[in-house]
Amino acid sequence: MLNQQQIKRKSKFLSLILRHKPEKIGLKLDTQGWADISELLSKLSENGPAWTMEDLEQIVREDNKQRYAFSQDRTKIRANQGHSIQIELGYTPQSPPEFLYHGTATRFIESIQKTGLEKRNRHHVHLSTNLETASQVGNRHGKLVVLTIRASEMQENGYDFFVSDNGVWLTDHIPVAYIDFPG
Ligand code: HQG
Repeated sequence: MLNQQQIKRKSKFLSLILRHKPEKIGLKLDTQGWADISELLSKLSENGPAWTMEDLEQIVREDNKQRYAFSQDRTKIRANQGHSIQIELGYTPQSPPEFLYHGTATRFIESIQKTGLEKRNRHHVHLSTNLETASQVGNRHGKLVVLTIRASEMQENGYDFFVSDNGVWLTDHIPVAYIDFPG
């Protein structure tokens, strides 16, 4: 069993490999972002400390944001969201709640007021159903500001929303007109 610190370290590295740089260990993901587990384990182990299936099982089970999922037959693993590399997660559009939240930093506000919310390095803009998660996300960037997105209105106007297997709401771009800025 890995301790919390080991989980955190291994989970971080797994995130780098499954979301951003599989080539770092010479791995290729399929078009939907899946890595073959036996190949992943041997390539991870060749490039650093040894990894076992039990490590992956523990990370999938205990990761604090449920970032990873196994395929049904447990031969593959992928990140549920958060990629910067081009993959097709295969999520189908869903109806969002009336409001979704996006936590960001005050220093980005002026720019967001010009261009709306952009996905930047990721595939999508990430949104949450609750203020607490949005606040945690925003706090990573600096002085927190939580934006309220009028999501169902956006969807009625033809914008697609997706929800990842770990409950993160995703969309391509949020025009300023659908963002309520606090204050
Ligand atoms: C900002 C973590 C200026 C945006 C979290 C954000 C989340 C703009 C930053 C997930 C902008 C991008 C995603 C504009 C957007 N002008 N700044 N027009 N449009 N931004 O990290 O949403 O731990 O790529 O507000 O928990 O913070 O990785 O996105 O501040 O779920 O699993 O540009 O990452 O999950 O930052 O976080 P990020 P995010 P993990």
